[in-house]
Amino acid sequence: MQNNFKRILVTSALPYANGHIHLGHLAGCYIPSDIYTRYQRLQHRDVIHICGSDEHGVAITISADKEKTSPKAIVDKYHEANKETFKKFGIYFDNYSRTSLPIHHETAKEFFLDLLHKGFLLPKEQEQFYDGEANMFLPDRYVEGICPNCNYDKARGDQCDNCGKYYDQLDLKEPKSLITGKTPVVKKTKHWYFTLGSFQKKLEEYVALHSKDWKDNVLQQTRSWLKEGLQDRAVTRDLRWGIPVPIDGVEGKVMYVWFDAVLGYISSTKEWALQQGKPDKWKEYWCDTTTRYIAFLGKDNIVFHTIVFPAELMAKTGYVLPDNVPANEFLNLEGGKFSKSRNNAIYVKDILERYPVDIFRYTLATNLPETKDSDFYWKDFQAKNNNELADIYGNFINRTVTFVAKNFGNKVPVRGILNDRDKDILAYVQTAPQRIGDLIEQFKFRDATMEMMNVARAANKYFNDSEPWKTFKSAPEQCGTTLNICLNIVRSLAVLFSPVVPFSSDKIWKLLNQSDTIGNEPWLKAGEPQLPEGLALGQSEILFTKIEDETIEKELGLLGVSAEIKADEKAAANKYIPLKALITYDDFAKIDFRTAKIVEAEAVPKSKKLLKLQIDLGFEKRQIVAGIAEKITPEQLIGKTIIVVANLAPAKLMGVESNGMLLATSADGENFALLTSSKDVETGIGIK
Ligand code: B3M
Ligand code: ZN
Repeated sequence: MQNNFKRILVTSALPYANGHIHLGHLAGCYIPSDIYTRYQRLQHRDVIHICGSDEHGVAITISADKEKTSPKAIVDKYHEANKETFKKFGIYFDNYSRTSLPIHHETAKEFFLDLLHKGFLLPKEQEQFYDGEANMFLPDRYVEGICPNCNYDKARGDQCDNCGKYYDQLDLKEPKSLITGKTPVVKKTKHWYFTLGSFQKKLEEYVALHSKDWKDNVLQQTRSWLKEGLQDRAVTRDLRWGIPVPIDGVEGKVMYVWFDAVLGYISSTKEWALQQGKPDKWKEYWCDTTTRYIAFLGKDNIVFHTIVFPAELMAKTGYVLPDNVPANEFLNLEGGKFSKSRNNAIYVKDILERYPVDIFRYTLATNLPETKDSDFYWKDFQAKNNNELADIYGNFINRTVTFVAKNFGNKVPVRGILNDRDKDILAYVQTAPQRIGDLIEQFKFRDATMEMMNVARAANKYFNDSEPWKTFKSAPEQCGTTLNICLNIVRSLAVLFSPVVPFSSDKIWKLLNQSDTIGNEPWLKAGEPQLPEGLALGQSEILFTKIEDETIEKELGLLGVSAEIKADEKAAANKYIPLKALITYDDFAKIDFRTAKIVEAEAVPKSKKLLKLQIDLGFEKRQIVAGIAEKITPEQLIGKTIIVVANLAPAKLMGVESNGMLLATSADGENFALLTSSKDVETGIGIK
């Protein structure tokens, strides 16, 4: 960190208060920002971590419609729930505010009016869809129709989920209002446009200043917007939910959610300052050039923080701009996308009761989507817990404290003369805070976490190589020295690991009978031995227990089935196997499906399940083996035109060669069926 900064302001993206926090959110934004701020605190720097709920916008009103309640009820519910979840997960914010508070409305109004008076907000008439029956203009997400680009029939007002194209609402074909289902009319409406274009040059300069320190993904997205040329953007909407446009005579219009949401960081800091009894203290963080401002967020929010928000701040003048925006990519789940609509998500509130939080914090930290999307796999979670947290870190602590309890009366042994091995490990641990700190300063949280585990790994090796179980008899003084060093490393590890696994570190701290809180430790001294000889230790406990295979199987079974669906729905849903991970079209296109006619069919000797079929593919004849003997007889098969996978690698089943696979439902009884052609077509025809 450049040392001319006096304080650090850290913000984390304000999650919409219309849904629960899931692992994707944590990996994208909050684990990194929490590690970063915990570390900065241990460096005894002046740092605050600011967040809150984003409570405006169409996302909220649509959720309210869906849950058949009011926007207010929605934001109240999810604000409280998410605040609680963050707390339990150990994501520490100095303030977690909400954008529906008066302090935020006031802040946003102040910005809006200031920009208006300076001529940065200009009114323009535009045509928009209007639902005559609902008596309202339709925001983009309230219209659906046929995509003007690819003809997808469920395209949204401004963007097509199928081809990804952005377009003008009015270009949508056969538009329907999602409120009444009626065809909307086109009506004129007035909106205020933020003259983003007038900040093009200043923004280019700002981004150029950071060409070395911003991450590639952040620079790329930002530069591509700048390259296209910045357009003026409407920052008002015809909606009732939000911050009313503060202009006399204007009614039924609110500020566009992104205009006000980013200002939520400022209002949340103001609220924090009030709580501190120093109402003006927020200005130190926002209006003083000796502040370093770091904005954490996920990749879908990048340009709002590198272009739109900085432009708002430049327009207002007197505010610091983000010094870095270390945005992460996405975390996928078991190879597919996190998606609440398809129930393919792991909600933090659900797992809090099932596992110690630190396992998730560690697993996610070692697997953050820092440079590209990454995947959360339950198997990986189990492996990281069992092989790293339990077998390396936990094991080192456990063997050290049980040895001391058993052989040294549970007191820190005396440290005698150091041999080379002792000196080496002490030197290695001593330099660890600098190594790990450098990585955190560069926002390389994965590497930093792995480096923490490397220290534990080295400590384990030191324990092994020192063989205290032997020296206890042959050289008791040396044994005491080994254990003294090991206990001191346990202390070092507790501090070094605490930004990632704070709950476990607190436990170790208690075990070591440390009076001050771990948070007051000076980071750079964390590698130094500090335990007084003779100090009595507390009661030890196992820090990380292993996770069994069955537990993981259960989790996998739950996926694809929302944790929130009611018990009876769940019972009904159980007959369906969970959805497999998403594949791309390219994955699908690799499979060569063909029509084929069954010419012969017979049982495979000594097998209850297998049938041997000769099939005609038109251009060649082949033998395939299928496990359907209990479900259908050879006679029923002959002459049928079926569907086969023609490019499956050959295999032998009970010694019989099979060159392809027929398709059938995977079910038994009445639900068993062969996939056949609905009419007689030639054999060997491709299928797509
Ligand atoms: N609420 C989008 C999101 O939750 C938005 C972020 C606002 S940051 C000021 O992904
Ligand atoms: Zn499309």
